[in-house]
Amino acid sequence: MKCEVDKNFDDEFPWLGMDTRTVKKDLLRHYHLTLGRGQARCGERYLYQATALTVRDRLVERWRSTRECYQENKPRRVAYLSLEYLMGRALNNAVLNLDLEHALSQSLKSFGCALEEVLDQERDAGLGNGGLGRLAACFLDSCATLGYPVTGYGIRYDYGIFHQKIRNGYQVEVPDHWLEGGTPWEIISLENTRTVKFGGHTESWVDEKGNFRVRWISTSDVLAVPHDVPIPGYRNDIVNTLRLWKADTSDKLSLQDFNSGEHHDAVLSQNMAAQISMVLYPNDVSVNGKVLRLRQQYFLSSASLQDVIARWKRDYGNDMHGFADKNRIQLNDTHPAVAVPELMRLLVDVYEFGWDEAWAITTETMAYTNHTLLPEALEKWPVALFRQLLPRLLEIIYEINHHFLKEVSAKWPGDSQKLREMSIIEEGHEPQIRMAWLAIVGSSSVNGVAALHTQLLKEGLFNNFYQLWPEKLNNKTNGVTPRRWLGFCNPGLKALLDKRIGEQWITDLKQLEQLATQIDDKELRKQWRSIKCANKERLAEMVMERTGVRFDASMMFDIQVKRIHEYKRQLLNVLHVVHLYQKILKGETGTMVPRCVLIGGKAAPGYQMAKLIIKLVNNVAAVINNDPAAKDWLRVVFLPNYQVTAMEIICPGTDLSEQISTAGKEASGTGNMKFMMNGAVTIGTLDGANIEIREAVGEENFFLFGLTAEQVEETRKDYHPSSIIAADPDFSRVMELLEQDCFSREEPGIFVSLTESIRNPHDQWLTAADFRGFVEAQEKAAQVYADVERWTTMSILNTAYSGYFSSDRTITDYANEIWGLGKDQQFKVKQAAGK
Ligand code: 26W
Repeated sequence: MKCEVDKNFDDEFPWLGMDTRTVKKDLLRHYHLTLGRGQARCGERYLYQATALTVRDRLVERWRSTRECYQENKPRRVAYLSLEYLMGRALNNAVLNLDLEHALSQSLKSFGCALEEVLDQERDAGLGNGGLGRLAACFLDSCATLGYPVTGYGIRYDYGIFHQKIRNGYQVEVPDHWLEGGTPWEIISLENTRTVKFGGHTESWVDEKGNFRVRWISTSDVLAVPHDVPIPGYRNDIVNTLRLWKADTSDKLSLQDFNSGEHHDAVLSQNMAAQISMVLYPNDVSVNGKVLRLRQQYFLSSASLQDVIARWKRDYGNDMHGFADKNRIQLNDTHPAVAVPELMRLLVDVYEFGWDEAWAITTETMAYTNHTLLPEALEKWPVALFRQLLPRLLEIIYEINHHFLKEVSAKWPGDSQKLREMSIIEEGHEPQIRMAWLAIVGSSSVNGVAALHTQLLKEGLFNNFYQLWPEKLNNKTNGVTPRRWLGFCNPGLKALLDKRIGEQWITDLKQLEQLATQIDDKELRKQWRSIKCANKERLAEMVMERTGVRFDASMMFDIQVKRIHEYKRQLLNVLHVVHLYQKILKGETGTMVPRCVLIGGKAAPGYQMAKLIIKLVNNVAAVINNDPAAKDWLRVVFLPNYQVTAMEIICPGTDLSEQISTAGKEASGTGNMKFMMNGAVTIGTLDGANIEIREAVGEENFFLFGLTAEQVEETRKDYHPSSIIAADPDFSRVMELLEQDCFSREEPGIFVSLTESIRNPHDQWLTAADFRGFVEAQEKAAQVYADVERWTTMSILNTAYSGYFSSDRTITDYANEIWGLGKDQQFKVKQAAGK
């Protein structure tokens, strides 16, 4: 779909120039007039703001024309609902997408400042925990680049994921006040404020037509105020929207209390409401029974659905019958699953639909993505909590369940076990609502995020539902955006690619395969190595700055960055490090290759084991880095405060990418894809998207080890880690060093729970089972790394075959197979003449 827009408006206000002269004039204007700065240099902070405003003006015009274009064409639209968006920085992204790099660099020269310094002023928008939040950000980028009318909905947390400090080797959480000093990337849209109800009770009545109706009354209402963030596509003049809701109380409410002399209560209620969008929950697996978390979930779901319906009414009037044809709602995990009963409530209670018709609309509209197989991550909310906080929604959930269980009974007559297993309400001492079941029952599509993950969902967790509705379950293997994760995080490689295969790869990543045809080109290989080396130096600089440890770019950079979790097995990585150290001490360095090992990631504040793993990495690092015997062979760091912006330096400078989770536990992984794109070789298990990465690049270009998901299940039944350790002298020695406090001289015994977990026959993560395989795969990696030419080939081929892992491919699949957005629903904004 093409659209010409801005006809009248453009005559009066032609789009702002993109040339250096105009850009510079705007930059000066913002610096001097908008920000009120004088001649004297006031620091990069103001320059950052002036630059951001200059770029933002140009986004805003495209934003408006995109909106008009969608409004004119009335395509089917998608609302992406997510409690998390890990956006990272916005300025660099906008500069690249609008092609303003040259103009801005030139303009900033008059301030004696480099663009990089200015870009570096921006704080990460860290409104997410890890993979799921970053995936949402990559998806928005791809939707805008592909021209799909997709709006992201989320919460504007005052505090994002905490800032991680390390004190005495321990993680300390510091609040992330990312909004301090303001952000130029949001525009408040007061006129689209929505009201979200909580508490109160329900009442039934019969309307004038004789219909049974329910109203939800005496509620405490909270306002949801939209803060809109522009999401620019890559050089296509499309700007989509991420609408983040901020919680507030209504003035009317507080004024009433105020007038009745209850000033204190008025302020209190203000606080209660504002709490909802105060802080992101920093847990990446489970949040148990926290009322505020449920309030967040409903706040997002209700405000967003009301918003979608308000737009419907503006475009199509009050008749909602065609709603399902024009809308899709994608639920990012079960976090916004309460959107299912909420849409039912709006349709039945507010728009007076009959149940069956409302249900048909709801199920046609909703789609649900599952992101994890860990049973403890499956969300459940106590029925009692729902009754108190969302009484009307509870009634609707019961009704949904009632209809659903009739379907189960019809499929499996007399099977009460099936009814118990599949019921949305888990019976028991404290009955709970199973949010995943609610999401599945209420959606027409349920997808996993990698082939293995989806297969395991079908065979295991969701098997009953798969039997009932085989066509609902589908796979959409994750991807990452090549703009951020190659285009601007690796300028050296970008330039080489542009020269070698043309510039199209950035929106058509499969084109990277052309590299494979040039694999024997000596010049290419040489440049490839020199780019990697420069990127390693850039990473080494960051490591030095943050940890004081010197990384040497001639050594192998062996990296594991991701949330700290037992299933991701950072512990296995540490065991290998200690094993290497032990060999160095014994003088067995014959087949070794000098390495720099980096581990980074945040631990959930209440997750003691994960926090202890961080302490262990730091202690092991301290011992090794201070031992002159190790210096030429091994250096180790824990990199504090791993975040999106750090990854932009890390992945281009990595040789070996550690993807070593217990098979069957990592749904997909997306860091693995970023490393691959940037020419790192993976050492990994057959888990998540690793399997597809290995298939794409070829088994000879991937260091595989470890049990398969199936073997993991088998092994668990009869697992004796202590015998495995005893039978392996290297492993025994590693455990001995740990158990004899060689890395905890100052605090003896602190690591006991870690070593015990490895020795525990019930260790879920089977760390000991994979130790030997891991060590062997590492030896193989070292051996190949020593052969520079072989390693270069592997590195180039990893980039060459990473095309499948572009989020453009993932989103195209969502669009075609879940959202029903064909090619004709992809937009190209055509600028009016004269720009
Ligand atoms: C209770 C709050 C909560 C629960 C679960 C927050 C976050 C989670 C997740 C498990 C989040 C998550 O990040 N999952 C990851 O999603 C990625 C994107 O699909 C996958 O690549 C990762 O494998 C998966 O762990």
